[in-house]
Amino acid sequence: MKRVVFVLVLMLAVSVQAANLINTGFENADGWADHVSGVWTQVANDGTWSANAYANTGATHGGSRKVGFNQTGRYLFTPSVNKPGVLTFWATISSATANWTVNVEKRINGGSWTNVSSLSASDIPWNGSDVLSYKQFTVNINDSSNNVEIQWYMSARSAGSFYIDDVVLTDYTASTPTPTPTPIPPTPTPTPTPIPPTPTPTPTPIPPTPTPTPTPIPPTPTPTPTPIPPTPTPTPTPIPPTPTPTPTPVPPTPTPTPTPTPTPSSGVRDWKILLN
Ligand SMILES: [Ca+2]
Repeated sequence: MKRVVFVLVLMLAVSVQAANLINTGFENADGWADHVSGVWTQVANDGTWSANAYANTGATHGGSRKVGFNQTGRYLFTPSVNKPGVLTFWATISSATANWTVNVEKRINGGSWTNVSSLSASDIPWNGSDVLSYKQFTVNINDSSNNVEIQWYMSARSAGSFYIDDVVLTDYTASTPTPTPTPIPPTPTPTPTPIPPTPTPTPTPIPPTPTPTPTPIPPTPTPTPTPIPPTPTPTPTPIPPTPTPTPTPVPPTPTPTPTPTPTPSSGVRDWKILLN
């Protein structure tokens, strides 16, 4: 029974170890030695490393050794590995005023380097010393390709140094596959109830002062001319013919009868004769 347990523990240990493609602290125990500067290779326990940097003692995160860059264009890249997973490493700045950028790049089959991530001196708080300022960085490589190399490349620098220590690179296929997280549907941002724009009060249209429709002046009726009744031609009063005055017959002047010499008589008888 003890033997079975021992074998199981041994198998587990081997499988855990096999999960890391690279695991080094640049220590002598890892197969490392000093490199003052310049371009060099280091055949270590993980394989063959390449660099234009320095590998020395002091200012480490662990053990007694680390690798450092202090010029633009300096680099360090890993041995070629198959299907790299997650890369973790520790880095620090050599002084509070360090100012640089280091890219993490990869290439396949010795092709062109492609940038995966970048870090700068400002990403590392100064904690009073380079040793105290070490900070761990994690970069997901997760490439199922074979013959992959990973490089740290100082793309810019104006002050200070970049120190790196304790590098681990997992095996992408051997690592417990991270279950693809069920994508959490994004909480829909509640569409803000659109605040209806305060309606500009439509100005009460001032009704145009109606042009008073001019009271139609009834046309002064042309007074129908009172027909002037024709002045009747007065029928001429027939002038009665002036009667020819019948000439008043001139009574013949009576021949005066000679006045008889009154015979004295009674009087009355006389007048009677006269009237006849
Ligand atoms: Ca170390």
